Amino acid sequence: MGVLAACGNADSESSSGDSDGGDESASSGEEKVIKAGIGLNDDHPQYKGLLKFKEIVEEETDGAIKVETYHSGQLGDDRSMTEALQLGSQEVTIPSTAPLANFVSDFSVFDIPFLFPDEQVADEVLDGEVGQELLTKLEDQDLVGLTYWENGFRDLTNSKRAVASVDDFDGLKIRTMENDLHLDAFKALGANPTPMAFTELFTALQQGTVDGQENPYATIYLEKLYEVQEHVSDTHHIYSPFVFLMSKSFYDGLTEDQQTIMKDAAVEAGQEQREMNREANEEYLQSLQDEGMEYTEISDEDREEMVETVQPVIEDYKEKIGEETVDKVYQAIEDAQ
Ligand code: TK8
Repeated sequence: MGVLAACGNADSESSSGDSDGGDESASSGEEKVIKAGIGLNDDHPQYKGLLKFKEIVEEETDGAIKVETYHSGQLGDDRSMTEALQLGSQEVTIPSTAPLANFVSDFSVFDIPFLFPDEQVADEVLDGEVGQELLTKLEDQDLVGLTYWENGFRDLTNSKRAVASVDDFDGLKIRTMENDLHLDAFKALGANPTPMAFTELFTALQQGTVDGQENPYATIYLEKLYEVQEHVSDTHHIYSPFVFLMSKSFYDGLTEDQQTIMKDAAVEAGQEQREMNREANEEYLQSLQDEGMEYTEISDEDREEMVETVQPVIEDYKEKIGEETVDKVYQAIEDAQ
């Protein structure tokens, strides 16, 4: 972890020698450093998107703002990095919305199982009015949500049995993200869920603390979960957005121009990230089978039974999420189709 020790605190003057001293940076007077940390590894489109963000920001600010990138949870997990943004000790992270619901409960609307029919509808809702309105709710938490990126549709893996129907969930110990709705949805399906940070997951699967987990194919493949999992089913039970988050104290200290650059860079890099992510998810289901995983396709009837089984949980949560937000999102989904 020497790389972390070397990077200093967020307020420190950055390393000398590589500033071009141009007038463009004169407005802020000093070179600023963004420490950007994510949970997934450097093969994942999440990291490739972050590198794109770095490239745009450093170019557009003529080096006045530098971006240091950290992957694989080197700076922490989704929750702890979000807290670091609140404290101002880290500037950027890109968590899934599920753990973010512990900061702003409205984000749990995206934890409603089987909410989005496909990625295109998700894009329209997230990039549209209600999605953007949700981002503004982060400000009370000292966070700035610049835009959405994509984690993607989540699919179930486990080491015990092929899961084709609700009955097959029975007693399976499944790691979920740290999110109450996910926990209760898996309980309703008959599983035995345990919430856990992603950074703990591989070891937990390896040691058998849990039997299974759920994540998009890209993550299952690129994080090599196939080494410790045997079965994969196309449950597609939740579409997981990422949120590109910036520390509010850092953002507020930027010039207006710089703030615009941040937003535009996050959006532009996010468009690429979404494309790369979709390609990866398409490609890697086959790769998982090539690595020896057994693939189970869920039939329409069985998926319908899953939808019905979790319905009472959804009803239960509407108030907790906020009826207004839930209604707006349902409406936006209808409008997008
Ligand atoms: C990465 C996480 C992750 C998510 C999870 O930081 O926890 O399972 O899907 O990939 O956001």
